[in-house]
Amino acid sequence: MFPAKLPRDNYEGRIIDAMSATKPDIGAPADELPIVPTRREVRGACPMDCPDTCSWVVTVEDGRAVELKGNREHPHTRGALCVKLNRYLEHTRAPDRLLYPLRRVGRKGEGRFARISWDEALREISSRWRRVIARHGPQAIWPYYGTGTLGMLQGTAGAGRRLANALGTSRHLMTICMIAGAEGTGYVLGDNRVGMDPEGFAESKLILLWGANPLSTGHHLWKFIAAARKKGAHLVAIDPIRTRSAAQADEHLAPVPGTDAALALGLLHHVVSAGAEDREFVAERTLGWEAFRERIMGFPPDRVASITGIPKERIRALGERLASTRPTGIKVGIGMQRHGGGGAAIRAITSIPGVTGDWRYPGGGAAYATRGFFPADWSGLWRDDLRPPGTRSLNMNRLGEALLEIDDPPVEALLVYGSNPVASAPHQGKVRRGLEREDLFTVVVEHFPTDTVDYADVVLPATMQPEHADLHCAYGHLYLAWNEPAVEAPGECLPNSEIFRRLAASLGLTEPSLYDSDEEMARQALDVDHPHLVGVTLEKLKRDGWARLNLPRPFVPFAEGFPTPSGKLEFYSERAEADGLDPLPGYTPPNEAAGGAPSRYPLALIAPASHNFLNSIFANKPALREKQGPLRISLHPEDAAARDLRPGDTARVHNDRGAFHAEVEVTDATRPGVVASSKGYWPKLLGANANVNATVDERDADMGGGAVFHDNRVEVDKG
Ligand SMILES: Nc1nc2c(c(=O)[nH]1)N[C@H]1C(S)=C(S)[C@@H](COP(=O)(O)OP(=O)(O)OC[C@H]3O[C@@H](n4cnc5c(=O)[nH]c(N)nc54)[C@H](O)[C@@H]3O)O[C@H]1N2
Ligand SMILES: Nc1nc2c(c(=O)[nH]1)N[C@H]1C(S)=C(S)[C@@H](COP(=O)(O)OP(=O)(O)OC[C@H]3O[C@@H](n4cnc5c(=O)[nH]c(N)nc54)[C@H](O)[C@@H]3O)O[C@H]1N2
Ligand SMILES: [Mo]
Repeated sequence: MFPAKLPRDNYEGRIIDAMSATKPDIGAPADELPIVPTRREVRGACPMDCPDTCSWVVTVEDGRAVELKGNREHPHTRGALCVKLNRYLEHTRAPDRLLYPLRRVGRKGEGRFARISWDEALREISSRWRRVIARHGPQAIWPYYGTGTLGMLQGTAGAGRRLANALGTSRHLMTICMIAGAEGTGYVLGDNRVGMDPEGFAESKLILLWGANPLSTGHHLWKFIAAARKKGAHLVAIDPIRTRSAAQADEHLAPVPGTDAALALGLLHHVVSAGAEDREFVAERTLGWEAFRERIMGFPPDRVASITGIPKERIRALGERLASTRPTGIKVGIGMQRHGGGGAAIRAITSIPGVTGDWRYPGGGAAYATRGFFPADWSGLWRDDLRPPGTRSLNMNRLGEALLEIDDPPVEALLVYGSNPVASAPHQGKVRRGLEREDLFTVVVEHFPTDTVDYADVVLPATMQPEHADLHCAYGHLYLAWNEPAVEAPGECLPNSEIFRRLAASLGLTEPSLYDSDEEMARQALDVDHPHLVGVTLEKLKRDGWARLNLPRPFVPFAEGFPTPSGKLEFYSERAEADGLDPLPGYTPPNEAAGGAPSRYPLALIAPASHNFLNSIFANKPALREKQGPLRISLHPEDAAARDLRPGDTARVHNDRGAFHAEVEVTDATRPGVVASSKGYWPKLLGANANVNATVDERDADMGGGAVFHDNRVEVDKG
């Protein structure tokens, strides 16, 4: 796989091909351009990790992007972006944007760099990687990516995996976001990322926003909810915190964090006790009802009230609504599954419509994700066939552990792209200690000088969405999108995909697919003979910017059966059993959040999405920082009084793992015993150089190696 030197003609031939194939992505020289009008509209898509994957239109005047709008024709976007993206163009031109390759000149973590050329950068990376490979084999290299862009070419599940596979690096397990819940859903429905069509909420009569805060985290859903409410639907939020969305609901139930599975079983207890289960659906379309029914009967209101902290009258009242309202649609949040029992919680909630029969109706069911409906040729895109057998996998939630404790082989080189683990991964102090290792060679591909960039040996500047091509599916609706590059990249920024091609070339790799152009890869991804893609072509995507999967609106899934081994919705799952889990949906208590043994750290900390940042993206943007305000810790008046904390005080929030500082807010928006803060702040822009993740445990959830960001106990003192 590693010829000392490639035949020159082959080498250059491939590279020239690849570069010319990519050239339009990064702008052709002016003298090659045909005569074009000075003002044009270019269709694209928002690349952020958000369920809404908006379709957008960039207005370009004389080669400069002058306006960015939501696409009016797109049924989910309907002309609106969000507070974060409304001024995205400004962000692409921000003064702190990284424009050139850099080499570290200071200590690791210090963030002092000198400009180098692309040639120097690529030579340095390839020679360091060759040495690492010679010493420990390719698995000592870890390509570590996050959700900076969800693009199929540039992003998370993108084409970068080809290079990793061809090299035989360690596999990156993409676990930081939603995997525990995805596995939980998968045991019930048969596919990890499928569920109700979110547009169906317009038809619901009862809507449960369960651990979801769409007004902040994907507001385009709200218009469907609003349409249902206009027709009389009742909206209930289930969240330990009174979020923006909960404040708008007709009813808000605040459970003890991590106890949702018990609540789900308690609501079903009422449904079954009222004889309101859909017997025909249960008999014909589900598996394991008798055993599940028995499990449900173990969760009477008294028990559920004592686990969840919700008064039993309220559990009964909601149980009664659920028993008597068809269709009921459940928006299943992602935040909720970041607990020790998060997978079990989502599994129990996904089972509810199996009992009530709501999966039959438009507006009924549980909406966790839609990505599984996109039948892209993922294996063709990723080329997992190139990966040597037996390659090890590394869980991105355990970055600190992997860097400090693994030695079979050790991780000696990191290639970080689309991720800011110092801000976003668990156990910040440990991550920092790992990244400080002198013998670790870290490359970070970025837009901005993040806390993670500060630890890089080499920094590579990446293009932003208006400057590169990409293909997008979505996890919160059923539309594909094509992002056409609108403007030239500033400085020497390159698309991730082009950086991978150049890395492959400088390593002398001969696998031809490593040099495919972006458009070639997009065609490969769409080259699937599947009914959902009938009529969807790259040409259509390029013309309109988007296309709905070939599915009716709203789409009622599973009418022809569930993609489980039995073809039925599986209350009883042999696959779960084979994975060493409870064969039935049940309640798995959280590690820390719900108390248990007395602890020096009595407060359960939840730090979910901030309204104005997208994970850690935009946390360096002055206008949005101002809107978002300082990092806050919100305490219930009782908890604040017990600690003599007053609004505006600086508090130190801490446990054995670490500490951060935040401004005190006193509010009854949280339950006593629960404190709330926000993810996403850049540690280096905060007082103590730490954000909430300084306190978060590097521990797996019950399924899929998910993270436990909200299963975290702390104490709060005057800072
Ligand atoms: N503005 C903005 N939008 C975003 C993001 C962002 O950072 N900012 N992040 C994006 C990403 S990466 C994702 S994955 C999605 C997430 O989308 P959501 O799941 O809607 O958002 P979160 O804020 O992570 O979590 C939702 C809610 O779960 C609650 N929660 C936490 N623990 C529990 C629990 O034990 N039980 C219950 N019932 N609720 C609980 C939190 O209080 C929070 O209000 O949002 C995306 N959209
Ligand atoms: N406490 C707490 N922590 C959390 C969460 C929580 O709820 N609470 N939520 C978790 C969740 S849901 C998620 S998804 C993770 C997210 O964690 P990460 O995936 O690490 O996301 P970000 O921190 O936003 O970092 C993404 C980086 O990618 C960069 N980027 C964007 N586009 C591109 C591109 O095209 N090319 C390159 N090279 N870089 C690009 C951005 O500039 C940004 O710095 O955070 C998790 N962390
Ligand atoms: Mo996420």
